[in-house]
Amino acid sequence: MRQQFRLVTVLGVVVATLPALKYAPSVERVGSVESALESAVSWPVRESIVDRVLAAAKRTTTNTAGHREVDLGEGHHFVLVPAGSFRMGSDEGLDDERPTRDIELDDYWIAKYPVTVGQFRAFVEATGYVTDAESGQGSWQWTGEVPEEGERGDPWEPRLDGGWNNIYFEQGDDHPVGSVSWNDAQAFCAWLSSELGLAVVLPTEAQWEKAARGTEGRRFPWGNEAPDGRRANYADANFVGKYGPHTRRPDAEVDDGYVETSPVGAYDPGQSPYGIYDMAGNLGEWVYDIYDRGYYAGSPRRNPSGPERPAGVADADIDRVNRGGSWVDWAGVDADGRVAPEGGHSIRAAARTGDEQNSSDDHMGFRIAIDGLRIAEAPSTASQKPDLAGVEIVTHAVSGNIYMLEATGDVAGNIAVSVGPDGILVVDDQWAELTRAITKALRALDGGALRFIINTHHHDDHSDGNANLAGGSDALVVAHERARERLLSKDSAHWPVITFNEALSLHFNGEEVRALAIPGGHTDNDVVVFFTGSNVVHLGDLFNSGTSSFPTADLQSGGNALAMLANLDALLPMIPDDAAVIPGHGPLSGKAELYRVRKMLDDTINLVRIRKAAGRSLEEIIAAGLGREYEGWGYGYMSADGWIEMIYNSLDGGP
Ligand SMILES: [Ca+2]
Ligand SMILES: [Ca+2]
Ligand SMILES: [Zn+2]
Repeated sequence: MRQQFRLVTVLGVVVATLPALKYAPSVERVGSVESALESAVSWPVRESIVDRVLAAAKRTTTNTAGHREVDLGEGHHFVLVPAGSFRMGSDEGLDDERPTRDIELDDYWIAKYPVTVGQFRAFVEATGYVTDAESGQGSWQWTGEVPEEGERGDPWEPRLDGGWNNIYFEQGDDHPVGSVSWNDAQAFCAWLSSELGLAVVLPTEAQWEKAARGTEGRRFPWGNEAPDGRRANYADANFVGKYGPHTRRPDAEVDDGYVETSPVGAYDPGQSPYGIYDMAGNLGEWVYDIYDRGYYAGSPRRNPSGPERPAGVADADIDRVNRGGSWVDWAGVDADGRVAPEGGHSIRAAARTGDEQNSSDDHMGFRIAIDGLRIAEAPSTASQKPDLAGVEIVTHAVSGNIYMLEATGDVAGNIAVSVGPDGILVVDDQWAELTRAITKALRALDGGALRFIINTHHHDDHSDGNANLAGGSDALVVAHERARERLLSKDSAHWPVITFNEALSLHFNGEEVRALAIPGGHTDNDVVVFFTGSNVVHLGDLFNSGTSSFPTADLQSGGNALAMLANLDALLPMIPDDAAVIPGHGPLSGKAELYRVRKMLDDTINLVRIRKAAGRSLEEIIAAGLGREYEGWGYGYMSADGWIEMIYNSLDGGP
């Protein structure tokens, strides 16, 4: 499948930052290992994220806390948190705050205030973005109704019409935006990145905590003393007045001036050591990391960014970390000044909670950061469908009774067809919209009934036709067991009914049709199909032909560029020299081209590996490119920039 659409958005951000880089002859050495490709490129001089943000600033100041601050326009103020270590976690808090450990962070900029209603509105007006809450899920809303004695649960209820612009209490444009999901926050980051020409991201949990409590292990942004009415907006007397006392232990003696949210920046004495506002209370804040109670025990010590996202898990099942507590939360400190960890959900700077990343709550907002380590990620969306109007199916004779069906315009994966006395077998079936054209092409081959459909993997441009084709015949769908798992999110008519995880042979039309599971390169359910008698092999998306395109390692679906190379190496000896090779995309091909692709994988992976090992950032590696030999590639399915990013990310999770 094409990941290109998503990557273009992502990389648009990177490209936009490139004019700030200056080019120079290659004077820096990349360690002792030298690649032949190395001489073809020159390195941009490294410019730090500190300089890049300063260069983009409309105004630069030193703030009242003595730290560098920039104004990037439209109310987006960022404070520089200088590189260095801090103590993360707390021994007096809940279990998930332990063990405490020293964490080393590079320089980063973090927003002085949470993103406001006005700033979020500008995003929605510019893009037409529809939030998760508005897409039908609604938002969780505080009711204040305490559960009956002996009952469990918090007094929240989902409101289907709840959302960032309907949060059931008064909010001005200068209040923090709430009822937004983590996905919505990511979408905002992607948009603002393109506006600013800088990669805007959610802070990591470690970045958030250092910005909130500094390097002295403070309980709260201002120090260790309990909050009072001047330091934070939390569950105070105003809150009790409207919602009554409840399970979250409000401070009925304190008056912070607000029942629900306050404008951002309203509590001067509540600033963090870096001069950052609203880190305790007002709205809780999404941060980048996946929430894992035990993460601190094994996290990296340098620039941790949370656990890896597990493959094949829906957004609804991924919890992301929430920080800082909100207007419904309590101080977390008892009257005697001791931390009382029970109950969680406090405004202490080390307190952690998690929530599903697609959920929205009236007490949850976010702030943003710029760190030079990560590039903005557009939120995961349903697979992008190309324009299929006017697409035709072209039939190519391959060998004997094997044919290849190709969609014009490069919009779908190639289909292999076996036609003979037993009927028809196809490998892959493209988009559902193309079923009619595919059926017509099959009928023209005059081969009787469709009996089997083998999926090379789960991507829509290879398997979306399952329901139509199998539904209109007695054909059975055969696929890797992980492909079935991934297709369970679609209507049951799409589901493979015969699954395997090693190999499976169908004896059909006088030959053995052997499907071999070789997962981990393109996706975690890759299958290649050998027509052993006809001397034809369908390689699925392990291979795009035509040297016009780099391949796709779909990391979110368990793919990996390094595994792709390893899998190709495993396959090459199994493919006869004179075999016809049907690629996932591109013209009918052969083994010679497969060797060229194999060399490309090896060269480009090595190049990115060396540069990454030498400490180059992804942006720098993209800027340097892949050298002259591969200049002609990357105008097809996958751009060079996208492929570099996939290798870069694969290096962390490779075999
Ligand atoms: Ca309050
Ligand atoms: Ca906050
Ligand atoms: Zn694919």
